[in-house]
Amino acid sequence: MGKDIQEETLSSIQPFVFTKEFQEKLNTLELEKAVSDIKNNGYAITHSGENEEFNQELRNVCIELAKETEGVSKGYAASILLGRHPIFERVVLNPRLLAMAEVMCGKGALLSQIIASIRPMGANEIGLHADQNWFPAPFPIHNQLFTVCWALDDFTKKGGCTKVIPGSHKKRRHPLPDEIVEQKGAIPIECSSGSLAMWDGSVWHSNYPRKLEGDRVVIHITFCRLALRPVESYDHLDEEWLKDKPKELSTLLGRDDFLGHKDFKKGGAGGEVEKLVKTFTWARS
Ligand SMILES: O=C(O)CCC(=O)C(=O)O
Ligand SMILES: [Fe+2]
Repeated sequence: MGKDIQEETLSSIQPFVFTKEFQEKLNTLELEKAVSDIKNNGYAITHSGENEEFNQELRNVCIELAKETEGVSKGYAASILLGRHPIFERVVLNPRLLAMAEVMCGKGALLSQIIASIRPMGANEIGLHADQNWFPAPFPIHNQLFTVCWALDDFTKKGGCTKVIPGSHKKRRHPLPDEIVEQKGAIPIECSSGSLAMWDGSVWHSNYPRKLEGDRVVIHITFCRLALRPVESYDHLDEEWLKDKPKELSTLLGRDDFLGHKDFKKGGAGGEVEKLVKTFTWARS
């Protein structure tokens, strides 16, 4: 029995086991340290390889697009970025980013989110969490979500960079309320503009309040495993079709939760906090 289970498990490629070709690719991209850091500590830093001019343009585009957001996130968030400006194709096709997405979410990983955040002086901390917020614990050993923050300003503690609890991904669960307050072992992820700060979907992280003048601009790029989709697409069944039908039908089609949202004017989660909380609650039930 034990042997059968082992064989079955081995028919899936286990985390951080790579083919010779893929390992060579990681070596060529100088990602060996990033891979070992994310495996051992749950987070890693590398450089995008893009120059300062590109980063500056990217930063300006994010600031411009955030003006198109409506409501509470106007000027602070720009969501659903791919397709809104050609520069984001170069972002999501960045070779280091794509190779790390394969390491963390397997071949055929999907782009789940690409959203810019703009944090002014005085911006508060977001709160400790694992990005696999819409997964029940214990988290599987295969990582499900992978987030990369493309820093467009230097990441410093005073500047409100991300904070992380190294090794917390090994707990494979969400932080409890007292752990969220205590944040034991949290450290800043400090790096220069143009860096890619990235983490495992299980690692506990937050950010520091911003105490510097000016804005911290970051693009948050999240990938997920390809399996996180229904087999059939019902996108063609629109609001008109759902009109006057039982509520359960729209829930079955995923229209009552936050995932798969289409309206960039809402600026991501900030514009729909209630729906987001419901999504996390349902997903963990
Ligand atoms: O803003 C940050 O520094 C981190 C935000 C965050 O939690 C994320 O991108 O997953
Ligand atoms: Fe996060």
